[in-house]
Amino acid sequence: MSKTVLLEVKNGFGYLTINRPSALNALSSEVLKDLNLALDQIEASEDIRVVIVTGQGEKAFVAGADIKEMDQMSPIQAHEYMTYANDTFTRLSELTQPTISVLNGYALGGGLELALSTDIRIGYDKTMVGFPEVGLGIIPGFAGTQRMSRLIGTSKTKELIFTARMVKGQEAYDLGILNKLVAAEELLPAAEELAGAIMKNAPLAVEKAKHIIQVGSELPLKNAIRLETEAEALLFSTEDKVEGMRAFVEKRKAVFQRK
Ligand code: DAK
Repeated sequence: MSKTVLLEVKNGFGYLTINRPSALNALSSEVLKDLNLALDQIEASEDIRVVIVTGQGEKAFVAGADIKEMDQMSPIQAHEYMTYANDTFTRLSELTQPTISVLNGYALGGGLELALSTDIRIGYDKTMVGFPEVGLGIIPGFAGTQRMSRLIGTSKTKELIFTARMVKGQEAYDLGILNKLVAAEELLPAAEELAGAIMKNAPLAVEKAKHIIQVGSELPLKNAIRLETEAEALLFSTEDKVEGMRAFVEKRKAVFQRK
């Protein structure tokens, strides 16, 4: 594994760490390439049940796209970079496994967009989220205008993007950007606890739920409900469904096998 993105697999968790602390983990082309390689491994892995994304160091999750690199880009290169980054973030958002990001500091611009590509976000009082882009003469280019609007609504998103204001942990939580706000030392343990709670459940059911929530949110309600019904019927064909219901009847803990 390359050095700007680390992937460690332990106890069913895949720890994905953006590892470029000297630039506050800014997303250079190299980081994006390495992130793609890590996603290759996660997609191929049978051992990773939940992915936990974080940034190396004390200060930042990810402080955005690499401004020094962007400064040198022609419009064509910017287009290529943005397309590549968007494809990468889409891959992350479409992983079958649930994903949790731990916002251990600044999550700005592309860093916030990276976090928005995960399912759940955890932060603390010093977490700082924001979209500084308009102050640089650009707009959020890695789907922030869209993913943030879908998460917290268009009006609050407009305020955040138009003002480029940085929002601290408590406000980010109140806005609905963070799922959980915890003490600094609890950041990783809280993510692991959440991941552990997810892992107790039938993996195929969790994966299907993720897929239906994501795909369904893009569809008219009637079609989305139909999709849910089909997914549910399919789960009735799994061994884990039989095990889950039998365990309930027999008053014991279910043992799931992802089958
Ligand atoms: N890019 C490159 N280097 C960065 C960086 C970034 N985004 N953020 C920080 N660094 C580097 C700093 O340059 C510094 O490096 P040296 O100068 O020491 O070599 C080092 O990290 C430490 O940063 P600071 O010295 O600035 O640390 P402070 O504690 O004083 O300040 C800060 C922390 C997070 C407030 C500050 O670093 C900061 O404002 N950083 C920039 C935040 C930001 O504006 N992020 C970019 C958002 S824009 C598109 C592609 C992408 C996008 C849009 C379009 N296309 C291709 C079309 C999206 C863009 C964004 O993400």
